[in-house]
Amino acid sequence: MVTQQYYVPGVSCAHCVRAVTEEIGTLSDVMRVDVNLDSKIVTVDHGDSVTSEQIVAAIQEAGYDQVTVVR
Ligand SMILES: [Cu+2]
Repeated sequence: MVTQQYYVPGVSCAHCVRAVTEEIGTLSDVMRVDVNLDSKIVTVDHGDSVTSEQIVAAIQEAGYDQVTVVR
């Protein structure tokens, strides 16, 4: 399993959390999505088959264009 973090400055409320969580959740092999509204950090646990490019694309699909891979 891989844990990756993304900085998404556009997330600001519970609706954002739900939108990002649902969109990332459409990817197979994603175990956990956590969105921290204070730090604007999205943490994703996923299997080796999922790429950070796929996660970034999903976050952008949810409506948040600015995404930075933290680690
Ligand atoms: Cu919001």
